[in-house]
Amino acid sequence: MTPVNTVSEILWPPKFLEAMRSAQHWVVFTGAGVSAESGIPTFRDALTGLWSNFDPEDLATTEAFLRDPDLVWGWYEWRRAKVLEVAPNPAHQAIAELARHVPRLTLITQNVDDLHERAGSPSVLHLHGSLHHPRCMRCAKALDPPQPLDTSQGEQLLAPPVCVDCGGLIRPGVVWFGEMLPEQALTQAFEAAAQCDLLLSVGTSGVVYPAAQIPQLAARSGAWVIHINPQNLALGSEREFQLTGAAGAILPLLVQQVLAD
Ligand code: BV8
Ligand code: ZN
Repeated sequence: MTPVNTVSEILWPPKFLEAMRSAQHWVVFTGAGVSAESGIPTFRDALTGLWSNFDPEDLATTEAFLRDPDLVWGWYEWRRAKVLEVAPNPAHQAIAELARHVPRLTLITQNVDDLHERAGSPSVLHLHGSLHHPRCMRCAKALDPPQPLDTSQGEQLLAPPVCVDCGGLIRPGVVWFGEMLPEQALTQAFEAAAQCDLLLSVGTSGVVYPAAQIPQLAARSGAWVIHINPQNLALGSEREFQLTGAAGAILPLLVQQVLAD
């Protein structure tokens, strides 16, 4: 991991500092990296235990669920239980703090955890759904999430519940590969990206579409774009800037800079 600079060492190009301090509409766009310091593996970290010889992209599909419901439902319930065991980290908290001070902030996440909400972010656009809102595959009836797994008992296969109304299988409330994203959330996200003055892209590898278009759309629309990621990302334009390091270390420093009078 690239050593993170301290606030005095982040050499802010003056034009980005000015852009942050004058931005009227911020978009914060997050991926799995923003939850990494809470202890949640990123989406492309290697899977463990029962799922270790699967590629997440193969498991996160309707086909995989129908082929082996107990394996896939067990994976999602394991992940949900893990999320419930951890807490938001300083990155989530800094984003919630920023929203309390800047004129307008639209938070868009690809994540399916509820850590932004638990850090106090008032409204979160979930482009890929949520672990916390299972529903019936057949009639779409929402189900209150069952009692979470006790992860100390180790990973396990788990049969998905059955819908009390129609007998359909209950599925995770996430967007699987090959599925359409929630239309309203996606429309709002694209509108915000097209209108914002500055977009912070935090902890995403930028490989999943259409979500990956969000920072590209913002940059094309003339917004400043700041990437926060230990991984060096290819920057597309001179209005893009990369802060290399962990979100939980960098974001509190960024907020300090923005709020410094
Ligand atoms: C769609 C929910 C229209 C599930 C997810 C062929 C057929 C069908 C579709 C396609 C196809 N080919 C391509 C597509 C489109 C496909 C796609 O983009 N595939 C990719 C892999 C090429 N997209 C779709 O299918 C979408 N639907 O297109 O519908 C359609 C319909 C039919 C036919 C055609 C088109 C649906 C996409 C949604 C999939 N669901 N999640 C679940 O979670 O199980 S996506 C999944 O990836 C997660 O949600 C995750 O959030 C998301 C993005 O990944 P990242 O968040 O970026 O996470 P990642 O691990 O990759 O990276 C983490 C980053 O954090 C790294 O850069 C790392 O360096 C950094 N990091 C690590 N630690 C830190 C850190 N950063 C900061 N601080 C740290 N401490
Ligand atoms: Zn049903």
